[in-house]
Amino acid sequence: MRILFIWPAVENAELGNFLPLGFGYLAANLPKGHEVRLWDGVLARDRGNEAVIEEIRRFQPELIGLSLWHFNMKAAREVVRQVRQRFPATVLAAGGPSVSGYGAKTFAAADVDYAFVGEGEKSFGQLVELLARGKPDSDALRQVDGLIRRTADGGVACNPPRWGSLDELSYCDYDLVNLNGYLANGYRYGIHSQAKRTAPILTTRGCPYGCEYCGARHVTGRTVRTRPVESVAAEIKHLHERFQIDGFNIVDDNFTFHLDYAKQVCRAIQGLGLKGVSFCSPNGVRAERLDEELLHLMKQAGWEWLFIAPESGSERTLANMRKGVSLRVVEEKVKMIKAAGLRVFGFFMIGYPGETRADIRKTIHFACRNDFDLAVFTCFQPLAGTPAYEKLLRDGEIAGPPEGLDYFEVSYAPKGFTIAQLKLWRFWALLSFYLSSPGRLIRAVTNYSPARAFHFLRKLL
Ligand code: B12
Repeated sequence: MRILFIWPAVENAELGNFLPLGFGYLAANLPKGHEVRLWDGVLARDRGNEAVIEEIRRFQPELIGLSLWHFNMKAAREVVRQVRQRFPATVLAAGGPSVSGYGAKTFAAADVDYAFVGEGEKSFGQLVELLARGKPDSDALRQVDGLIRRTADGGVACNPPRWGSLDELSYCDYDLVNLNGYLANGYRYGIHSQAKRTAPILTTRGCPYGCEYCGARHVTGRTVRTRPVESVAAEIKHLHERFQIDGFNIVDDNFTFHLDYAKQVCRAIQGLGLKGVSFCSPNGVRAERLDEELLHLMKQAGWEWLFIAPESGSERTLANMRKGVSLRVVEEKVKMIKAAGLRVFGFFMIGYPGETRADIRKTIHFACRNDFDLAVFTCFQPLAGTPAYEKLLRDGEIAGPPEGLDYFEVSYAPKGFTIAQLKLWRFWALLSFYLSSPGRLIRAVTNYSPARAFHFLRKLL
């Protein structure tokens, strides 16, 4: 089959730190014999969808696949509308974090033929094989894990997703996602003091924690599964040799969940003997899933920074979030990380439902008084499908999920705050943190490129 993946163009989309990895994984794991292309509207800086329509005319795909995230929902809906109008015979499928969050409600958000909850490598391949043989019947479709489809009686059928072993998973097809194109256009993620060319890798999938603001468990399930260490090492070698990558970002939800596994990965990295490379885990790791041995191994393997996400300095807010983290443990681990010779970055969130000014003050105080080298304060966003979102919807506090937002936009303020006030609190938090020590301020200035700093400041107020 001819399959076209479409990554829709998004207004003000950042090329800076994001790659459409999902398509690279889907393509790498498809059964042989299908022709796959990716139309990347973000990389093409395509604004009007004319170029993607032209690509569809040229390539004549039988199947189009879209990846839906809340930040690209509006743009994706517009692509779907235009495809439906001009190419009515083309089958449309969607997957991605927003589909995993919306579940059965996906069709109300995007008018596609098929949608996929959870990981798509195996199930998308199954659908492709079925479509290649003609119009699939419902018995066959019932066998496809995580598939959502319309039924003859006008209803919606959802197959439960399955989160299988990662042993046979091929890693991302970085050629398909045009890693070189991204690098040439300023892609750079994580904090690396020397590295010039960075790339994301995944070593584990899954998250067992119950944080009520997060949608990750719908995408990758609750069990942390690990990739074979040899496969991770082969991917690192491939990225280094083929794309001259010298900064590697492990973008797992829980890289250090299985401490022994993380240690094995660090030893395997050292075993590769690559010169001048660094590693980072910029999505953060759980503070309590760290020990001294692991920190030393990370340092030896090329980590310079450790990112952790206490999220709040208020025990009350942490309990509301069901974060399951103790501030005392965070304090200890910050010291342990520093003692291992690594710098610490803290992620904090303000404006969680139920928060008061006193809670926000506690968060600012916690960030300032512990030895974080850098920190960022973002505002809570109610992501579709998360328990926090469902509660707000039930209570009538929100009408639907935010769409088209990136990190810095604010769509929700807890009772007692306006959005403008919450933004001021965020500004105050950043100011308090960065003015609390000259080292923090200098590090902030030296770590961010002027373009990134400008983007950040522009969005701040
Ligand atoms: C790493 C990561 C990032 C990295 C980027 C990684 C990258 N791809 O370059 C960074 C930190 C930059 C990032 C940014 C953001 N992220 Co993020 N991120 C993640 C994380 C941890 C993994 C994502 C990833 O790359 N996975 C690897 C690839 C292979 O998986 P995937 O893209 O999901 O694709 C798989 C399936 O979804 C499915 N699939 C996807 N597309 C399609 C299409 C078809 C046709 C099919 C069949 C299947 C399919 O199959 C794929 C293979 O299994 C997830 C949590 C999680 N466990 O999913 C959060 C997560 C996806 N992020 C999330 C969010 C909210 C964001 C931000 C919007 C943050 C914000 N609030 O502003 C930004 C968006 C950036 C922007 N452009 O503005 C939410 C998504 C919620 C939503 N409904 O959109 C998640 C779920 C975390 C959470 N807080 O709940 N993120």
